Amino acid sequence: MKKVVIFSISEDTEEIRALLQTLGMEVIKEFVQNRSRPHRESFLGPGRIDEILKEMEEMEVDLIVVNGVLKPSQHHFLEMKFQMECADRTGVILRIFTDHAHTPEAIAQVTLAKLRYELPFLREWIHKSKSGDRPGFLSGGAYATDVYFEHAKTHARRIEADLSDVSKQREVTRTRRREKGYSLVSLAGYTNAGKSALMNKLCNAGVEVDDRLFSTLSTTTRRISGIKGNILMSDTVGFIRDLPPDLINAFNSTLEEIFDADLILLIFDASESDDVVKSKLSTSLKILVPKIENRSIVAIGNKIDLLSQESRVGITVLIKPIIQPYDLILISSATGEGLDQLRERILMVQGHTCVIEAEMPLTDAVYSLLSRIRSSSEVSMKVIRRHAAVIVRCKPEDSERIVGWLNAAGAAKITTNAESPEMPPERETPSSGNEGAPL
Ligand SMILES: Nc1nc2c(ncn2[C@@H]2O[C@H](COP(=O)(O)OP(=O)(O)OP(=O)(O)O)[C@@H](O)[C@H]2O)c(=O)[nH]1
Ligand SMILES: [Mg+2]
Repeated sequence: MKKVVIFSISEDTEEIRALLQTLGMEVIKEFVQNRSRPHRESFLGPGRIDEILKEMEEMEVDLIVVNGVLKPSQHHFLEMKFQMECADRTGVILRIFTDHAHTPEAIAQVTLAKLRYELPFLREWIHKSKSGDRPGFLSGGAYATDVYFEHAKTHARRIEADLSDVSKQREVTRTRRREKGYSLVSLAGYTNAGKSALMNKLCNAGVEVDDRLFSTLSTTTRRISGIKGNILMSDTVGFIRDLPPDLINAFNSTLEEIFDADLILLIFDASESDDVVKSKLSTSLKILVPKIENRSIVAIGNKIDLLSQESRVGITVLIKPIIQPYDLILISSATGEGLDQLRERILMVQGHTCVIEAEMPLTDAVYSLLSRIRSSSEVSMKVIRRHAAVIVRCKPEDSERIVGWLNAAGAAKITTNAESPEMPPERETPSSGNEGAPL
């Protein structure tokens, strides 16, 4: 088992510990130096680094893990100072991804993410290469690193092209599903929130459920069982805070499956402390909202079997303002509580073929109108200054009534697309897809 020490500028090391535990590494000591921001050169500060260096002389350590994002110059400094391999939080996450990637698409995405992550470190290494061999995984001296750098750039370009093909293929698959009358519900949320457990409960999917972080890296799509309707569900990679945009973008072909769904279920672990729930939900919303182009979201608080009645009320009060204007449903994937309400909500996506777009002033009356519409239709909303751009997806027979309400509430620029695609007959055993296999 690899022995690790953690360097951190805050006491909050719970998540990095969980990440290291997922990797099967043993944390033998944490060195915390409380600071508002990392020291420019040494992350923890030069005085503290010298103390730690002395202390570590007596210890057997294989890896230093920094609880934060390292700049290439800080990474270089720490490795040279300690003559030891050093990884930051993103590097740790990438190691987990590497261990858990088993499908060709996931392997390509992880390889691309790693190449993009390593390139700035390599550049730094080349810049300072005269000083000797790097103790870690890029060892081999200046010439070898230079060659690797060129090779890495070419390799990254090739994978980008392959993944762009996968992305196009997935889009074709999604369009074909829609043409056949299938709706797609996707599961999004922080890693370990219970997405796969919910998928198994609703679809008998047999997806891996585990207390480790990032158990799921690739996409599984299955039909939701036990409800009338052609509704598919996709489970895929979870979110985590502070991931560099480049790394998230490497997973685009997978994430598009979430972003392009008819309904997105944003799962969170309702049994965690208030602060953790808030921060994980905010991270998830920050990743989701810019990408979803007004698609509908419902927030799903999972693991309520671990909560008292009182805490359930508390979590509702805490969460409502954060997820506004989206709905909240509390469930337990373990006991099945709340799943009937969730199924009812999911069923609403079927048959909502009419799309109404409108611009609304943001008043209390409009908020209550939107929640009235939401009881029978999908509503999504983007706030632009004091106005809301609203999209309603509803059954064609409801459209006239809803347009009337919107007009009465002072909506402007109302447009309606009332096409109703022909629905295919329901199939008992539809093909189900894994890794974007065509449905
Ligand atoms: N008590 C309780 N535990 C749950 C519930 N749902 C999931 N879990 C547990 O939470 C852990 C994570 O569940 P997963 O379904 O693997 O979570 P995930 O969101 O798919 O996680 P990643 O794929 O790693 O991103 C597992 O240990 C599950 O057994 C629930 O409703 N109640
Ligand atoms: Mg999972």
